[in-house]
Amino acid sequence: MNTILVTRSSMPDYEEYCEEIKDLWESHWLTNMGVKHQQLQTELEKLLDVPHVTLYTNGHLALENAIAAMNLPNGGEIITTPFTFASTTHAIVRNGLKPVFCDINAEDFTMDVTKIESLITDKTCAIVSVHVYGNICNVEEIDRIAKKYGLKVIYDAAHAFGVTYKGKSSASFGDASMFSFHATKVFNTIEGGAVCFSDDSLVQLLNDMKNFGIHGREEVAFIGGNAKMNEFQAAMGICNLRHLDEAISKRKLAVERYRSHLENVEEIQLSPIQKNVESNYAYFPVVFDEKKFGASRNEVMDELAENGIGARKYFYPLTNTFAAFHGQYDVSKTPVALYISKRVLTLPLYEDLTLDDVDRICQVIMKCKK
Ligand code: T4K
Repeated sequence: MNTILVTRSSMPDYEEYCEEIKDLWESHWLTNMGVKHQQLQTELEKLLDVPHVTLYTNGHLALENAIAAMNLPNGGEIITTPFTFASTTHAIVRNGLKPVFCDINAEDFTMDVTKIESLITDKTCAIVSVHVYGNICNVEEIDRIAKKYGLKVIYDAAHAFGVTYKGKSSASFGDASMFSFHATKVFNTIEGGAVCFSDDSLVQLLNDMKNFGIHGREEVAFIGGNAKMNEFQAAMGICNLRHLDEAISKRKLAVERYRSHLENVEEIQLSPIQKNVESNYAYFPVVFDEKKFGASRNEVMDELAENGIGARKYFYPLTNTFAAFHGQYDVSKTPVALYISKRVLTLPLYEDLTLDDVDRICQVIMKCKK
């Protein structure tokens, strides 16, 4: 019995990567925005159809920098959701800002836009919303509210690389969008990330931010950190980009197979096929309500584990319950997020997952049904 993990990094052929990094042995130029970094940046601007892409060593620092670049008032409030990876909330708090948690909607698990306005105070300065699992937020409504109240909008698009909505790239919404190119993502640079934006005035700022605030040879304009993507990461990205369409097509086949088994099982909830969205098939979350399915999420997860299948609870626990925040947030204010986080399980999904594997996973799941 082969072990199946929740995901498995997409990788180019060994020879292809070696060929791509060969010239680094000639140049000895390994980091600090070298030629690979610049090439990948240009390729991504074209692919994502966005005026500017700034590359980072990981998605989290990309998000931290994107928020910092908005020049928000210290202690300002940011409306966000707790149904996400630690990174989203941490990026807000580490910028000296206060997360105000908005609930998610029960259909696609993105921010419930009907709840945003009731959370706005005179301290609210931005919205950080998550295209969770690659599901696109209600960008029109978020845009309307942001304009009405003069708020910045930053999208955590870690899961939404290559997704389009009404033919528009997921990179094009809000004031900035962050992508993660972590090993576990649809497109990876080993570790890596990017900020995408259209405001020309942010180009220099974001470039300086990831390089200690160094502005030109002899000027350090502010106290920046170090978050540059190195040349080996960029080389991996250049290779993986060549195979992206194929990787997404294979994921699509696996998702269709999952759906063929699970779509008509009324006792469970799948993530919807969103209207006007071209998906990247990043994750396959399933909601198991014990009262309907007869087995709890944890029981299904344990049964899968017994069969060598590693499903994961993305995202449990909610970020507003983290011990790190010492009970500052009232989780009862995000009841839908709480309900979903206690019941959701993301099933294995990656480009090399075979259809036989999917059949096996679904058989184990259906055996749990009572
Ligand atoms: N915002 C959101 C909404 C995010 O989901 C994330 C990251 C971020 C921001 C921050 O972006 P980054 O700074 O990470 O670029 C993983 C990832 O580390 C993390 O990137 C991701 N979200 C999160 C949802 O999942 P873990 O702790 O669950 O990963 P781990 O090590 O358990 O790996 C999961 C599976 O992936 C393994 O069972 C096997 C496979 N795998 C893992 C690694 C590390 C590989 O095939 N290759 C690998 O190199 O966090």
